[in-house]
Amino acid sequence: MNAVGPAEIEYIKKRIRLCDYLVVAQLFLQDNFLLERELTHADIKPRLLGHWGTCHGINVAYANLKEFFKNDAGFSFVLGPGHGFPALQANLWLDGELEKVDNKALINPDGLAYICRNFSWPDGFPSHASPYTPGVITEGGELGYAVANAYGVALGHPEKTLAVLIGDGELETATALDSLNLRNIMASKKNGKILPILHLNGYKISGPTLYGRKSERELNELIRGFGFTPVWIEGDDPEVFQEALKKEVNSPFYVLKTEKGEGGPTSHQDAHQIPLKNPATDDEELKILEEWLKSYNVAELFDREKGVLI
Ligand SMILES: Cc1ncc(C[n+]2csc(CCOP(=O)(O)OP(=O)(O)O)c2C)c(N)n1
Ligand SMILES: [Mg+2]
Repeated sequence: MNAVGPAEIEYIKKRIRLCDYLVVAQLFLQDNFLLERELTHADIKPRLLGHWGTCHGINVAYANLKEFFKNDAGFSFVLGPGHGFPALQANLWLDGELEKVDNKALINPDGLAYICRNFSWPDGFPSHASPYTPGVITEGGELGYAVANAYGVALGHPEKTLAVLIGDGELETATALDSLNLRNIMASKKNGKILPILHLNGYKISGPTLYGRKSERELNELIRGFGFTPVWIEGDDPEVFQEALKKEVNSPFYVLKTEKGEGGPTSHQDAHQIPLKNPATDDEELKILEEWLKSYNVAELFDREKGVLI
């Protein structure tokens, strides 16, 4: 555990902003990656394929957990839905993990351009997490295995603490839901600790999730039924997240409630994949994209000469 004060809270907020910016840049841009001139149609990738909706929540969870557990060498983060890949890639790039396996992914403007241009690109990076990604052992396609994998890692490893981000759609799979029962066979001191975090963004692709439709009381009863204590984290304020992590409760099960596509231009059900269809040709969409990118004020977070400013 770790003392998180106002400076750390500011850092977490900026880190989330930078990673959100990098997600949008990866999805859309083939040039002008730091928005150093007016955005033009030629800056936009001709074919857009990837996922935006879940990414802000992933960046929120990643930044908060990384800060809170920064002195715990036994801590790992397990990500369920693999389609939030641009968020994972942004964080791995920022931490220098990507550079360790790919010497073009430098933490400088060239490296930033490289990860953005090559996201979801022929002969570049895929659109989903894949074994090429540092720390990823399975293809990102099939939902449901994150919790079981985390318990497997914790088995016989008391030094491990694993936080698992579970999509609310993912929790509708039999595998994910039944994996919560593994808590019952993990009581031994020889095993590590699991911190499940349900990412309650209310949607799976563009449809409502069953868990998003339950009342808070119903969801709490379900969580308690599996032997966990529900701890709610509403919204993306790091102060709230850090307070929740500090709570001394047995077997916490966090519910991270965020808006799907938060910070983007469209409503929840349209936010899952690419929320703007034709910014490469449509003037109005190009303007919306430029405003969206500008909203993160990347110049305050990354500088061509000085690199990462946070
Ligand atoms: C077993 C399985 N069933 C269906 C799919 C198709 N699928 C891909 S993403 C997705 C929605 C995931 O929703 P959620 O877990 O809520 O993710 P998020 O809201 O974070 O995007 C679905 C159903 C899949 N990948 N695997
Ligand atoms: Mg969801």
